[in-house]
Amino acid sequence: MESYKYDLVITNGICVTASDIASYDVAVKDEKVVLLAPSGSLAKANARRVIDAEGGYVTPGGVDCHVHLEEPALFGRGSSSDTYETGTRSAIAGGCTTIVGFAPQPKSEPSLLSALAQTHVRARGNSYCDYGFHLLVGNPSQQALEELETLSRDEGVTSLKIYMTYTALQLRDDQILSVLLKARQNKIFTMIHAENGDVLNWLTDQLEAQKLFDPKYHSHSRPPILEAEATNRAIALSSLISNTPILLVHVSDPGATLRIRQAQTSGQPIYAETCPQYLFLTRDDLDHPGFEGAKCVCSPPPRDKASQETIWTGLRNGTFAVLSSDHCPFNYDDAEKGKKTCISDEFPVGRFKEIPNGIPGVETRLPLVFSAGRLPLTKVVEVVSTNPAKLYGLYPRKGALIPGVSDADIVVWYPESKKPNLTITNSMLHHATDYTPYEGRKVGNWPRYTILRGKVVWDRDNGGVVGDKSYGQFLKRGPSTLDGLWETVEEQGPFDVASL
Ligand code: DUC
Ligand code: ZN
Ligand code: ZN
Repeated sequence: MESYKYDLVITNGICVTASDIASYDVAVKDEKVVLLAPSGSLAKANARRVIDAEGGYVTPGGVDCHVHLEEPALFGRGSSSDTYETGTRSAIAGGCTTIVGFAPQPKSEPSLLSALAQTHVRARGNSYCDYGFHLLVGNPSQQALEELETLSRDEGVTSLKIYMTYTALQLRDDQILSVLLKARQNKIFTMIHAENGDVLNWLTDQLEAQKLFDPKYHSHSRPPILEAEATNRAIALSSLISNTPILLVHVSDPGATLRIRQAQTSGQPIYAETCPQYLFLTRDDLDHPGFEGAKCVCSPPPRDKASQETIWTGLRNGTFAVLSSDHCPFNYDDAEKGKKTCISDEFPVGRFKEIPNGIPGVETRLPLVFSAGRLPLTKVVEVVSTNPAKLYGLYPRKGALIPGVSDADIVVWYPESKKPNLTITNSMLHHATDYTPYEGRKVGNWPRYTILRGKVVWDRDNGGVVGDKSYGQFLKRGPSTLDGLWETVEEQGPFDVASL
C-alpha cells in the first residue's frame, strides 16, 4: 500500500480562525491538523487527497452546543422530528462537525446517570458528527446531585441545563441554588433557561380567558420583561453562591442583554448565548395566516427588529460568547407528534399553549451568519466554533486549527467566483423535519466541503453527504476553559453561607 506523507492537504485557502485571517495551506495526518504552510506550497505535496480551495475561506468546523434530538415531550406536547442520525446528518451538511446534545432527566427519574445511559444508546453508532451531552436536569434529587461528581470526573459530562419554566422541568429557586452549589463543587458549567414560568402560565390563562388561542399569542404570553426578570434572578442566584459561573441560553431580549452586560462589567462570571432565530426572525413571523405561525414558535419567542439589532451588537461586543442553533425540531404537518397536535375541532387554528416549542436550525446556523455580513469573520468563527469549544471543555481539540493538537475538523467555503447564491428551501436541507423557518431566505455562501477528523463528510458538488453515521464519536469533555473561569472560582474559595 502506498504511504503518503499527509492524508489530506487543503491548498489555496484563506484560513479564518478566531484570531486571524491569512492565506495558508493546511495538512492533515491521522485525523489531526499537522502543518500550516505558506499558501500554495503544499499543492504538490505527497498527500492522499488535495483539495484546492481556489481562494475560498477555510474555517474550523462549527461547534453547536445547543441541539435537542430524540428527547421526550418536555416542552409541551410533541416529539423530536430528528433522530441523532438525521440531526447530525443535517449538522455536517451545514458545516457543523461537533454538537453537544442533551441527556434529558424527566421529573420521574431520580438518576442522572440513568438519563445519560439512555441517551448514549440513542446516539451511539448513529451520529455523522462528533458529539457530547449536557445533562438536562429535571429532578435535582439528592441522588442526582451526588452523581454530578461521577458525571464530570468519569463520564466527560461537564455541563448541565436547568429551566425556570415548563411544568415538566421548572425548578424552584431553592432547587436552582442546590444545583449551582453542587455544580460549582464539581466544575460543572450551568446553563439556565431564564423565563418566569409562573408569570407566563398566568398570562396564558388571561389570554385563553379572552379566547385568544392563535400561534401569535405565544409571544404575548412570554413578553420580554418575563425573560429579563428571570435573567436578573438567575444572575442574583449565581452571585449568592459565591459567583458560580452560569450561561443564559437563547437570549432574545434587550433588557436581559443589558442586565447580562452589567453583570459582566462588574466582574461576575455571567455568560450568554443567542441563536439565529433572534437575529433573523421577528414576532411577525408568528402572525402568519392560519396556523403557519406555529413554524416559528420557540421560547423565548423572536422579538422585534430593534431587538435583533441589540443582539447583533451583543455578539460584536462580546456580551454573547456563543451563537448556537437551539435546534429543537418538530414536524409542522403532523397531528400526532408535531406542531399540529394542538389542533382540534374546538381549536381549529390550534391552541398556542400546546404548540411544541422549538424550531430546526442546526444546518442553517453557519450559512446564515457567515453570509449576513454583520460580523467580522474572525468574530463569526469565535462565536460558532472557538468559544463553544472553550466554554464546553473541547478546546483546543475542537474549535481551532492548531497543528499537532486540533482535530482536522474543517469547513471549506466557496470562493467568490463560485459562490452559489442560494435561496434556502426545506428540500435542500438534510434534517427529517418538514419545514425550515428560513424558507425563501437568501444566503451568499454554503459549506462546499465539511471535513471531520480528516475525512470529507460533506462534498456539496460530489455526492452531498458522503460521511456515515458510524463515524461520529462521543467526546468526553473537560472543564470549561473560557476566560480561565474555574481558576477564578478556585481563587474565590468555597461557598460559605456565613460570609453572606
Ligand atoms: N428551550 C430550549 O432550549 N429548547 C427548546 C425549547 C426551550 O424552551
Ligand atoms: Zn431552553
Ligand atoms: Zn434548547
